[in-house]
Amino acid sequence: MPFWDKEMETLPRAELEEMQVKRLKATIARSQRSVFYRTRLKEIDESRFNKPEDVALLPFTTKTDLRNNYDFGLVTVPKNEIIRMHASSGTTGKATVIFHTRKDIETWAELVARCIVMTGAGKGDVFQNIISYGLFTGGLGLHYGAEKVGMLTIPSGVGNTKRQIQLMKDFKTTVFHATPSYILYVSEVMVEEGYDPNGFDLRIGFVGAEPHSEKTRQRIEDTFDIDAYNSYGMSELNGPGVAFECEEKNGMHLWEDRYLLEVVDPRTGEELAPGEEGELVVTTLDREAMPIIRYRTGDLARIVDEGERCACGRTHVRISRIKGRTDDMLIVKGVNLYPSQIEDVLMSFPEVAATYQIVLKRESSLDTLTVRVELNPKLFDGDLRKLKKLEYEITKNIQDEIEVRPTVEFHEPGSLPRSEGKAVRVIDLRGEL
Ligand code: DLL
Repeated sequence: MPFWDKEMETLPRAELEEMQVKRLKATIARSQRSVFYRTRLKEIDESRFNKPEDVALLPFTTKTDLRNNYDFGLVTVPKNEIIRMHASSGTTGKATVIFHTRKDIETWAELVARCIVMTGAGKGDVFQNIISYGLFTGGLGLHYGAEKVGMLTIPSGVGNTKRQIQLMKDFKTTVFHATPSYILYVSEVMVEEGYDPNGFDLRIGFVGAEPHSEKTRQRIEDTFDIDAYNSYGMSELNGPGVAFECEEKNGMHLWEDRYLLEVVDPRTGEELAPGEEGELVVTTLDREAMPIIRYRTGDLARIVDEGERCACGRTHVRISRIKGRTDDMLIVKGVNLYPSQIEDVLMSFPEVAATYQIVLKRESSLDTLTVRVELNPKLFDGDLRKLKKLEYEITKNIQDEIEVRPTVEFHEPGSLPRSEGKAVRVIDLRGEL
């Protein structure tokens, strides 16, 4: 079983927790050098922090706090100590900017190196980083970790899909990193270009940055004949490298020597019992330039098997697949649902291609939910009776899952919009009609 930093990755829980408390205290002290936390944490007495759960004595930090303190309001070092800036991918409002010192970049690369090696990838692999470089953290985040472990790293970025395929073929790429939606699009272009997606040298894929279901993972694995590993992170917490699956593929290990995790009820902010699904709240434990305390990630997940050691030997906690974001939740006809539930049903039908859209409208004050899907040309022969049956089954299975009856629309293969970055799945027109 390969490890990048075996001692730290398998540190006994008691030692890990002791380290967390020490680092939490240091983080509180350091954060008070920033304009924002100096007032926010004014009368905090560090001696009250004796166990990791004591972090709950501190107030939350939200995205709004980061926006209101744009640009350097959370920074704790002189400007000339900062060597990198990234920004979150939010499309509305002011960007959220994150700064790093040289040590922060080094720590981040170390965490990503752990993730990579944990999947069985490493030196000797040819790594194609098919994800956006730039302010988005996916590109440079994986890049630095990949170089650290010694992979031949191809910074191919997103787009120019035919060239991506050419690079994969010519340089015998063995490992890729991409969003699940884009890599499935790459497989479609491969087929169009006359290639068999599982005829390449690929063996491992890192997929993340957007919600995707277990079925979508399986589809990626089957399409390319690889092992695909889920990767979770966000710019505010560096980017990728926060939590990643090991070869067990049973939850993502979150690196607890660097991040302190809580799972809270998104409405009340109260701590939930272990194993309950809620919002992830994370405190950075040794970031220099920009420590963040109790950050409300907005992401919904639960802790998997708390206290039980993973078969891989790592002691760091595992989180489940991300179900969605608190702000992703759709309320349709009064029912709460997440796009990932619909995706799960769709991907269980091999006749359905990977790109889909959920369209919400309001007709005579009633919500309607339409699911637009493309058929997989390889598996569908145009028989109308089969099409009717498929429509009936998809409709029924979605209704069973979400308790709302959808209208299922079939679209020509390749006709729904593709995205190179994070896929846009939901079109909510209810405010407009
Ligand atoms: O998406 C960082 C990243 C890059 C992670 C590459 C993994 C791979 P942001 O652009 O700040 O950062 O978006 C963060 O994306 O709060 C989640 O809602 C969502 N997200 C990230 N990874 C996953 C995942 C990067 N594996 C936001 N599953 C997060 C589901 C994910 N959602």
